[in-house]
Amino acid sequence: MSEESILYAVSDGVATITLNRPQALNAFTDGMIKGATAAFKQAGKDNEVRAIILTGAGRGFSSGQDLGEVQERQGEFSIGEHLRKGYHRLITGMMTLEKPIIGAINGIAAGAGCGVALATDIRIASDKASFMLAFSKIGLVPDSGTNWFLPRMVGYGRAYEMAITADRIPAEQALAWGLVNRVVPGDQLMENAQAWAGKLASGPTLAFGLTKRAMNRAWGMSLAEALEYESYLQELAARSHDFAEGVQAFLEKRPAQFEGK
Ligand code: T3D
Repeated sequence: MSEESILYAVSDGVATITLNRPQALNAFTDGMIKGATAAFKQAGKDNEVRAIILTGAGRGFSSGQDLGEVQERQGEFSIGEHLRKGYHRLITGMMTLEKPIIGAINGIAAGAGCGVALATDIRIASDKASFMLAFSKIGLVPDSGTNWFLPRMVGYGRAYEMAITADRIPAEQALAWGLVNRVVPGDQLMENAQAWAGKLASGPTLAFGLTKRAMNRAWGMSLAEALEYESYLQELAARSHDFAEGVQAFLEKRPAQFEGK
């Protein structure tokens, strides 16, 4: 990527996107939001990429919007437009990318950094990680999708408590609340994330992607609509190489060789 505050590397079917401003706990500048959005777009287009890891360099995942940049804003600056043109594109891009995204949450995920962490599909956290809705500390309301993600993940009471206290939720509590899937020692985080991503990258990528679409759309559907949508998606999955291979491999009692198509 041209923006060095975002690192992008592909190896063995896995794209690793690293937020890279460790001196500010990976606070998002405008360039960084654009860089991250572009990195996810590239991972979506590249057929070689079948799973993605998002992590942060240094001791933070992301501390959210860069407050130094906020203070430099001049004239009639619209935060609403900034959100629409920045974080909304990033988060929508992540949610509509039909490949699994693993959040390797290495440290604190605060403010918009928490929203971006929650927009990953599955999260593995370092035992040093934490989640924090920092917004109320600076007199803002939660944004970056946190109002959508959090009540669904942890229930309204806990989500609202996180919003109005801005307390840090440590990794073990995040695990108990369902904010993360696994917690591992900090020095084993990337090894574990890479092993998990590698396994996903040899799976039926098309089916994984359609599953992501099905589950995210089902939130806004009645049961009847969700059932109908599932049957539509199953028609697509059933036309894939991987479905034919999966059935054949089962009948031949051998591991399936999925190609992701
Ligand atoms: O404006 C819009 O576009 C609307 C969008 C808003 C979205 C948002 O994200 S609003 C929320 C913004 N984020 C915050 O309010 C969090 C601010 N940071 C903190 O509260 C704390 O840094 C943390 C709780 C995250 C971590 O605390 P700690 O003690 O572990 O670290 P620290 O010492 O505070 O920070 C380390 C360095 O990172 C420090 O720099 P220094 O003193 O070593 O030069 C600190 O200033 C810098 N840093 C941390 N967060 C930010 C930051 N610099 C700029 N922006 C930050 N968000």
